[in-house]
Amino acid sequence: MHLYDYAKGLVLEAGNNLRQWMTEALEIETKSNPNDLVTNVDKAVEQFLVDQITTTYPQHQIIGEEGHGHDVASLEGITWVIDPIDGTLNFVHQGENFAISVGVFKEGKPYAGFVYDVMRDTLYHAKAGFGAYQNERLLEPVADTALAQSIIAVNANWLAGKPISPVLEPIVSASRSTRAYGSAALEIVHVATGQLAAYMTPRLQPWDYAGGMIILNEVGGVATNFLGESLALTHPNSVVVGNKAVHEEIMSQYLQPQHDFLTALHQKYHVKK
Ligand code: 2AM
Ligand code: CA
Repeated sequence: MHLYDYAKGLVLEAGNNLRQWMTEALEIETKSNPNDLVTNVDKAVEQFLVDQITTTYPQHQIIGEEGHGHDVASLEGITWVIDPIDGTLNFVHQGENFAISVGVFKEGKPYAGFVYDVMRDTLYHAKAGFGAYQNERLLEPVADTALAQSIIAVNANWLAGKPISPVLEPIVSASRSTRAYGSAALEIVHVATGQLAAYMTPRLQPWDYAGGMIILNEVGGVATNFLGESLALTHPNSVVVGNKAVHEEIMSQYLQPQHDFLTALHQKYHVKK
């Protein structure tokens, strides 16, 4: 079977399993801090994906949030970058608004992206060079917008007393309004559908954006870090995604003037854990 069709089927199957497993008792643990949660379902979904992929494609590399491949440094061959549940807090507190996110890379270059909004049964998917889809519907190229007429996504946590807050506040003030969905993968695909004009966050891990950025690329959206660099897959990044025009406006008017400050912040936030 073609790798793209295999990956698509696998993500849908993982979502089916997830919907079943979440009806059973949830075991919740904390990771780096009391608000950083992981459940038995996050772990089981990642294990399911890893077991299936390694059985079918033993030579493929896998980087997964819940413990797989965190020491991967070279992106030779095929690399899968997996978040079994993006939006774990939403999963635990809301039972919805989370996604399975999978990016597949060939020699470090985008090959295919999948973001599965599990409870809405909506799969965003793209094979690089062949357009992006929401289920069966081909997505249109994203329209350019000006920040003043844009809804942007930013988590309010970053606007309250953080070193980055004074950089983000003027962007928020200049926008039409803000939203926060609590799943980076879903926020990125909502930029791809045009529902959001941009999404910004100072710190994400590669598995949070790997799938979404491939989908967004296919509709002409732009994804970089706050320094305007492309998003790396082997360490955390700041992330600003948007339609081309609003991304350019945010970069040139708000982020480039803070280049030295943002470079220093990167050194603090983006060292590999
Ligand atoms: P997660 O649910 O897979 O942990 C919430 O605003 C978004 O940020 C989610 O996509 C969440 O992914 C991600 N996130 C939460 N804490 C994070 C951290 N410490 N570093 C990077 N990403 C994080
Ligand atoms: Ca996760």
